[in-house]
Amino acid sequence: RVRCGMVEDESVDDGFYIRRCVELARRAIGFTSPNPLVGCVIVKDGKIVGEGFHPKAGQPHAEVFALRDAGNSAENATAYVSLEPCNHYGRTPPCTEALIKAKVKKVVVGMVDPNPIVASKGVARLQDAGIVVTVGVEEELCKRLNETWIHQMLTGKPFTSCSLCSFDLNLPLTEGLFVISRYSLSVNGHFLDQLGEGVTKAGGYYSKLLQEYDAIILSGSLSEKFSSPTSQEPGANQPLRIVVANNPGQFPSLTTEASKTIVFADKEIAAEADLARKEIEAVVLDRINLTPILEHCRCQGLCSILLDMRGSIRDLEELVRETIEQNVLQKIVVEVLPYWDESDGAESLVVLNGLVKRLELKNLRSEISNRSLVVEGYLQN
Ligand code: AOF
Ligand code: ZN
Repeated sequence: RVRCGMVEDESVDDGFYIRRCVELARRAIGFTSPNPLVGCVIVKDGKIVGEGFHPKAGQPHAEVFALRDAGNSAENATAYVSLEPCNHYGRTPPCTEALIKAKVKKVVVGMVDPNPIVASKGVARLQDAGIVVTVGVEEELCKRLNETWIHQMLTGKPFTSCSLCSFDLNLPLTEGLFVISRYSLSVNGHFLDQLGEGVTKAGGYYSKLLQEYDAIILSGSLSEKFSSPTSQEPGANQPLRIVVANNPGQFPSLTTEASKTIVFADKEIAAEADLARKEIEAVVLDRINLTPILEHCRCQGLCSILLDMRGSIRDLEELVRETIEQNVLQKIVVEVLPYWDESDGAESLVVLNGLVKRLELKNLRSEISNRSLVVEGYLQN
C-alpha cells in the first residue's frame, strides 16, 4: 500500500519478515533436495512468536515448525512463508490445513509454488477458509533462493531411463537438472588450474557453491597438488563427486571420506587403471559423453550439478560443449584471479568454436570474494 509516495509501515514489515524467512530457509542449504528451501515466521502484535524452516525432504515443512514454536500465540497472528503453503498430501500433510487449524488470520507468501501439485491451490484454500493472503513479497529473493528447484519444477521432463542402471520406474517424474559450469581465469584470459586463495575457505564463493549443489563433475586430471573439493561451511552437505577419468594415475587422490565419489572412465583408461582392483565405484563407457552421466545423476535423485573446470580444461571441454548443445547448461560462474599468467601450457578455451557465435549471459551478478572477481550469469531467462 502506497500513500503519498511513502510505503506504509505494515508493508515494509512484510518485506522484513519474508527476508527473515529466507534467512531461516538458508540454514538447510544442501540438505533439502529434491525439496525446496523454505522458511516461515509467525508474527503477532509486531513480534515474532514462532520461527521454522524445512530441514530435509521427508521431514515436516517450515510452517509446521513455526506453528509448533508459536503454540497458542498463532491464533489471530500473521504467518509469513517464503514459498506458498502446500495443499497436498505428499511425504507430509498439507500446511494449509495446519495454518487453518492454528487459526492464523493472515498469510503473507513470498512466491507462488511452481510445483504443479500446489500451484496457487494453497493460496485458494487459505482464502476459502477466510484467511487474508498477500502473495509476491520479496519475490526475486525467494526465487533466487530456490533457482535450481524452480527450474526442476518448470522444466523437469518425465524421467524414463538410465542407460547404466536397472531401476524401477517408481521415481519422482518431475526432475529437471540444473547444470552450471565454473572456471577460473587470469586477467590476461588464460585458464587457471587453481582457485583463488580464500574462495575455498568457509564463506568463500567456491565453498558455498559446493554446499548448494547435489553433485560436482570434475576432471580426473586434477592432481595431488590441489586439495579435494570439499565445502568448508560448518556442517555442510558435501556434493557427490563425479570424476571423469582421463589419466589413470591420478584420480584415486580424489576419493576421500568426506563425500562419495563415482568415476566415469572409458574402456582403455579403466583397464589401464585397474579400477576393479582399486575398489573404486566406476562406470565404464565406450566413450565419455554427457548423456549417461546426467541420466545417472537423475536416476540417483540429484537435481543440481556443478561442472567444475578445475584441473585440465581440455578434459571437460567436450562435456561443456554438450551441455550447451543439449540446452542443459543454465548458468556460468567465472572467477577472475588477480594474476597475469604466462606459464607453460597456459591456454584459452576454444570449446565453443563452430558451435555458437555469441552466447549472451543474462541477469548478471558479480562480487569480490577474497581477491577474486566472481561473475555469474544465466544462459536461459
Ligand atoms: C511448503 N513448505 O517447507 C516445503 C514445501 O513431499 P513433501 O510432502 O515434502 O512435499 C514436497 C513439496 O511440497 C515440494 O515439492 C513443494 O512443492 C512443497 N514444499 N511447501 O509449504 C515447505 N518444503
Ligand atoms: Zn507444506
